[in-house]
Amino acid sequence: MAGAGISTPSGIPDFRTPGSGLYDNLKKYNVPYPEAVFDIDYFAYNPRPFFTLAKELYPGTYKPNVVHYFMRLLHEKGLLLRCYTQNIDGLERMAGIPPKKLVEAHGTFSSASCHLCYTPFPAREARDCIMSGKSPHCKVCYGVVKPDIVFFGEDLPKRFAKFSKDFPKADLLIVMGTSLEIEPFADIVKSVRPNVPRLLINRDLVGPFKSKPLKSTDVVELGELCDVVRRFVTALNWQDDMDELMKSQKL
Ligand code: CNA
Repeated sequence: MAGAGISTPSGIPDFRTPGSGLYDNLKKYNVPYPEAVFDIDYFAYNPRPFFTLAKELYPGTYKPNVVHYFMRLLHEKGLLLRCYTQNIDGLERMAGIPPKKLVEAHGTFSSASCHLCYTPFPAREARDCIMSGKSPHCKVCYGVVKPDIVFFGEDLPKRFAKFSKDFPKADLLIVMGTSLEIEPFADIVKSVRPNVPRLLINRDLVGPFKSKPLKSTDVVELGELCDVVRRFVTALNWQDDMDELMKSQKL
């Protein structure tokens, strides 16, 4: 399970890190409250704040980092059952994790649709429009089109339901770079079998990892994700594989 913290080393701010997080830097979006940027009712009233943010987040500007490539290595080694991510930056795809191994629980910029009648709209056209400071409009009802990013108040993609089959199969759950604040994503952390180890790699304690005492099968590695992941890669003796993978991606 991954969140915005896996992409901060790529230069994309998360939501809640004090100082650098989006919630502390919302002046330029001109919104009355932070969540308004991703609120579907606010979007219907004024889509500009989201489009301003979307211009920054559209895949292409940022590159995956060692944490994304660690997940790719897990896949290459046949160890990745699925990556459930809340991120909308597309860096998991860019790191080469195949779409069938991914659940982009909060949606993706790779498709777009009308926020009113849900008619699909060409993603490329939506991107060009938003990048040039215009709002894309539905060809059926003239509603404003948005990339298929899940807003507060919207359903998660159907694919998210896969968790109910995946999680009971897992032998290990790794949770990285998330505050586990947003439901229903946060809740699926409970869906592994009771004795399956859960590993949190994060700057701070979150969700069930805050419990005192910690559940005996839960493990916490607090720190900078890139540092912790690099240590893991060394401990696993995967250094050469990681170097080769990152070199092949011309990083
Ligand atoms: P969040 O609530 O901002 O939490 C991020 C967590 O990661 C916090 O606990 C941080 O302490 C931790 N963290 C940040 N950077 C690091 C680091 N370098 N090393 C270790 N820990 C770190 O973000 P969540 O993902 O939990 O919240 C869910 C929202 C954020 C989703 O709806 C996303 O769509 C949304 N979001 C996504 C992106 C993106 O796609 N990159 C960026 C900003 C927000």
